[in-house]
Order: sequence, then C-alpha cells, then structure tokens
Amino acid sequence: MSLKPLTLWTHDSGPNAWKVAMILEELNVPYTNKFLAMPDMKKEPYESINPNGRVPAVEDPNTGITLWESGAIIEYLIETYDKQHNISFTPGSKEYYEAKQWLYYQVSGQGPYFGQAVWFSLYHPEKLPSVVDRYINEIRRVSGVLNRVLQDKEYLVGGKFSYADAAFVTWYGIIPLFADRINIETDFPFLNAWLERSKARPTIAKILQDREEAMKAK
Ligand SMILES: N[C@@H](CCC(=O)N[C@@H](CS)C(=O)NCC(=O)O)C(=O)O
Repeated sequence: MSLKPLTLWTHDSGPNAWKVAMILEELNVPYTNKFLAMPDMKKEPYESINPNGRVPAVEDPNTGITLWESGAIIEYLIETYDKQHNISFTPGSKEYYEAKQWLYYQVSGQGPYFGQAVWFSLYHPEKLPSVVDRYINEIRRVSGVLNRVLQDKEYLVGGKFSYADAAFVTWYGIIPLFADRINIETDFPFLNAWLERSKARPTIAKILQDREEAMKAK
C-alpha cells in the first residue's frame, strides 16, 4: 500500500509533537512536518485545524481524518498503521489495556506536570519558588513511579518496546534545566537505563536529532 504523507503540525522544541513524530517514524508512515511559532497556533488557519491552539495536530489524506491531542493521535496511528502490532498489542489483550494505561498516565501525569515545571521556572512573569518546588516534586514523583516499575523489566508493557515507552521520552529532555535538583542517572537508575535503551533505537535517535536541528535552525 502506498501512503500519501500525513501532515504533522509541530513546533521546533515542543515535546508533545515530537512524541507523535517518534510514532510515525517507528511505523514507517510518511509525513511532513509543518512548523508553527506559538502565536500562529492561536489564529487561523491553524485554529480551524486545532481549536485548542496547540500542537500536535495531524491531517491524514489517506483517511480524511484530522486530529489533535497527542494521546488521541497516537491511538489513531497505532490502530490505523500498526496492524502487525510491532509497537502495540492485540486489541482486547491485557497488554493492549496496559499500554493505554501508560499512555494516559503520560498525557495526564507526565506532560502537564513537566510542562508546568518549565513554565514556572522560565516563563512565568513572577518568581514563585513554592510553585516551582511543587512541579519539580511532581517530576520526581512520576519518575519514581516509572523507576519502580522498571526495576525488573526492560520496557513498560509486554516485554517489548511499544508506543507506551516512546510516549515518555521527549519530556525527559527538559531535565537538564533542573540539573541542580534532579539527577536521573543517580536518583532513578532503572528509569535512566530505560530511557537510554529507548533513545538508542534508530527511529527515536533520529527524531531527537531532528528536534535538535529544528531548534538550532530557529
Ligand atoms: N494535551 C496536549 C498538549 C499540547 C501542548 O501543550 N503542546 C505544546 C507544545 S509541546 C504547545 O502547543 N504549546 C503552545 C502553548 O502553550 O501556547 C497534547 O498532548 O497534545
């Protein structure tokens, strides 16, 4: 089957959109990145694609489907383009639901807390140390959950790398901002080993490299 390239609406640094790019790469689905600056996300023509004014969004000319919200996009891509379950699991199986559990944890528990840690550390007009502490503690808490679960396994679900693992990688790119307060290597060694394993995959490494290049080109 020859696929027409999907459009991925993205941002040079935004972790949520690069997360979707990782899934597209893993599934070998062709796509074109369309980069948006933050102010352009909040006006037409993009607002008609995503009324929430954020990235990612995808447009799939093969099915006519347009979607936003990274978790929903990942589920769509898996169900549409991973019929062999290379990075997903047989519908109805225990692993199928466990993978969803981790994806939902990522979109509700990792992304927003990690994002707020960045916002209140770098961009919020007032300095609010107790708020920064709150979100850094959340990074530590979420990382502790992953570290504990990963102490006796290589991947989150079913003994293989899946979309559930991929979903967590990009947000860990923010940790160097908090290097004085969080050391993933020493504080969360099982999490660290899992991240390194995931980042060693050629597809994941490619996307991290693409992101670095997009940030440099900005
Ligand atoms: N829940 C959304 C979050 C999307 C999101 O916050 N994206 C960031 C980039 S990583 C963004 O577009 N930020 C623009 C803004 O905050 O105005 C998802 O998972 O897709």
